[in-house]
Amino acid sequence: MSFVEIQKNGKTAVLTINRPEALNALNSQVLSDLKAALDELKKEADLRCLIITGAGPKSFVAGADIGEMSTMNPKKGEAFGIAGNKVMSQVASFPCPVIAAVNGYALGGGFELALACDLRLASEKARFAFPETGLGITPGFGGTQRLARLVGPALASELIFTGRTVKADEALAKGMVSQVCAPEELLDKAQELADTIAGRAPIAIRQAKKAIRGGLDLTLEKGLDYESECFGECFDSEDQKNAMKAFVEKQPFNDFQNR
Ligand code: DAK
Repeated sequence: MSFVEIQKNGKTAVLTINRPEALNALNSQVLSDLKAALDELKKEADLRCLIITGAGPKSFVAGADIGEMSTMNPKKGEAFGIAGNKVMSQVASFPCPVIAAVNGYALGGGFELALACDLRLASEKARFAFPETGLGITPGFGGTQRLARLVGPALASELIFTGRTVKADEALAKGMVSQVCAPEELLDKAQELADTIAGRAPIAIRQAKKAIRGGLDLTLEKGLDYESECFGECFDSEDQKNAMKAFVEKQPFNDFQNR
């Protein structure tokens, strides 16, 4: 039995972490199922947007599995850390955009998973926190780096040093999520957003994701060069030629072929 379910909806898919009895906490098996699911989804050339969510009404992911971690020796801890980091990198570098539909608790490793996604939508019940420093550890699946890049070092430091819980409305105000909606609307809203993205030029979206992600690690000057490179590569695509030809001929166009 897998802790990860995949539902394909045309050119989009929903990946659900399905361990609600433990609030979808990430144990070694969940991480291994996530890795396998992402490896499979990556092979789908026509997938244009992926949604990640958690099963059940309470939780997106309530962090790494504390019970499992509590008995780990250094070797197991290292393997667990490597597996978790691999999953976060798979999400961050996934070829098409990934939306986190945060339906409840996004704590510790769950917050980090949401941060590895390109976009976050939250239900009014979403709660974000880094409890790690109360457990004697630091965030270790990219949280210190990704949160500081998203909201700046001051707010990231406050949240990591104190473990304070951020509710959905504050997360929206601070730019941690881009929309908040009623819990029962969350998946529909995420699907709507995924469909909008899926209807646009997939190669351009891929190049834009590469430019945004790659540029974060560069100086502005180098980032602008990288943007030019990503921009230039779009001109190799039929989609760019057909969409611009249609514009020049004053014809509507939305038939992107991913070529
Ligand atoms: N791990 C394991 N089980 C968990 C869990 C977790 N993180 N969170 C919840 N559960 C389980 C509970 O134990 C309970 O199981 P049973 O007792 O029913 O068997 C079930 O889910 C329901 O939880 P509660 O009964 O506690 O539900 P409540 O509504 O009362 O409370 C809560 C919800 C989310 C406030 C509470 O469950 C809670 O505080 N959970 C722990 C949250 C937490 O501290 N998460 C962060 C974990 S630290 C690493 C990199 C990264 C990490 C680790 C290593 N390396 C590089 C090596 C990441 C660390 C973390 O994520």
